[in-house]
Amino acid sequence: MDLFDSLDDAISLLPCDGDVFYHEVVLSAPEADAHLAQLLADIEWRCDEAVIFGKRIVTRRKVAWYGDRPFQYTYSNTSKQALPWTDQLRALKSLVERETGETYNSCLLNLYHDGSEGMAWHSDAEIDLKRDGAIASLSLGACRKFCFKHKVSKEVVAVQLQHGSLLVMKGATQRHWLHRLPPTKKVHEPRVNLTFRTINTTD
Ligand code: MD6
Ligand code: FE
Repeated sequence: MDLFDSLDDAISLLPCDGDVFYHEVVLSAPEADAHLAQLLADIEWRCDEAVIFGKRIVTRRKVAWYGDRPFQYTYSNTSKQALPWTDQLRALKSLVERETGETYNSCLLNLYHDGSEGMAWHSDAEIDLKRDGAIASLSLGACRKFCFKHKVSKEVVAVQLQHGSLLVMKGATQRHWLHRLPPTKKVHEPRVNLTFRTINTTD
């Protein structure tokens, strides 16, 4: 990475109250294509479950959860146990650690089959996540719009997440901003997203 790249990378997409950095190309198109095909084939994809207002919802979007240890991860009133890293996920984790200068001990993967699937407004500030820790999100497949909304001012910031790109959220972002992947009628291809994060451990 040259000086100009690192200066570009230092500009946050958010105007205040958090830091979000977008790296448009961390994998070449052929590398990204190969990773996407392998993830679609090898990951243990499962439908996601959530309990909302006491009702159990099963999503079409699929998820998977991998980590250094069989961490229990709880969100939306459901709990999952991390699977051990595959060789491919270990390689992608190293790439993301090199790009971001941070380390991660787990990864939540999402598979959106087409633009009809998205993710609602949320922030990732569960108690078992490291406070203000970086969360790095690698995108593969269809290009999708991704939005941030400030919790108080309601200001919205949007970015297009390209095939082979990396989005990093740091600092106060989760405390002050929500984010979502809006559904769209324009996209007919799948997208896979890998969010590398740090779960608190007691040692
Ligand atoms: C997605 N991403 O890109 C959903 N969360 O499909 C997230 O919810 C996300 O991209 C925390 C940090 C980065 C992310
Ligand atoms: Fe998130």
